[in-house]
Amino acid sequence: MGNYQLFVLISLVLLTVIVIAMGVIWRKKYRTMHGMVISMFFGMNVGLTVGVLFGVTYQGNLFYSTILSLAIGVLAGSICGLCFGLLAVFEGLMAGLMGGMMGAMVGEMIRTEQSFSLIQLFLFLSGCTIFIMAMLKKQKYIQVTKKRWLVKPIVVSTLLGVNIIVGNYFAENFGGSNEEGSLSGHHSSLNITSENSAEKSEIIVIEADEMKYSTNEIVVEKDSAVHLTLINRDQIEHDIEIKAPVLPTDNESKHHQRTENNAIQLHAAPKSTETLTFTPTEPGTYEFMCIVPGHKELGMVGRMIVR
Ligand SMILES: [Cu+2]
Repeated sequence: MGNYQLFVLISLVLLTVIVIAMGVIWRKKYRTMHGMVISMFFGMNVGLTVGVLFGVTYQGNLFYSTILSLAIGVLAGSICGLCFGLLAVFEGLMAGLMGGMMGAMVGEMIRTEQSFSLIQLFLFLSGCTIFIMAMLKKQKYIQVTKKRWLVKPIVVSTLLGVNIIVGNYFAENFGGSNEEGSLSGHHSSLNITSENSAEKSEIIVIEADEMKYSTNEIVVEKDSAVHLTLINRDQIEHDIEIKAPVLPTDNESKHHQRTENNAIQLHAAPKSTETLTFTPTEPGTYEFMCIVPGHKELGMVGRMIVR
């Protein structure tokens, strides 16, 4: 578990403590309906936050991430509801269940970089429960009559703002030195151009893991040798086939690795690494894919841009 996941989970635990404290202290000021709205809002947003987080962390294992986020959503929603009575518990429970399930599905489908803004949004909305509780506490909550009320939102907003900034900080430092199993692992692509040698060449590394390539777009230069490496971290075999006009430079005579005038094929057995060198001759955009049946449909497809 990386720093960012830890940050989000700790934020949610702290928030739950605050919400429960506010609920217990102001319990008498809320009517049943208010309690239902609060626990629904809280349960749903906590569910969505952890759902996206776990969905993206455990990509490829939707069942696990769904059960995990669903459980946390249900827990958060019903604990919050406990402050306001049985109806609020039901409302919070169902909202948490729905939020967790939907969040996990979204997390499963989007890329890691895209997930941060969503997680930050839902985390922010979860924090907004405090606002809702403060607003509903007053019977005339539509009008802000006293200045005292104005000071509190500023404090709360500042705290939420700090939370967002810290979250962004962790998100930015996410791709760092995370161990295997955290979500940065299979989303990196290495693209090194060595121009000091007389002959221009490029090293491209693509990782295959859990039915995904680490990158879906590679950019190479025309008439410059490309050393393409496929690192297969999966339990099953994977390929890269690119139908593009190329000049085969050095053909490592291993079986399955082929470069012809119009196609490249790189094959890697489970838990193995294979490399192949070719030189693209025509600028354009070409599709690359895994030709193991069914893999392309599951997303093992991308494009190579020759400039
Ligand atoms: Cu494959």
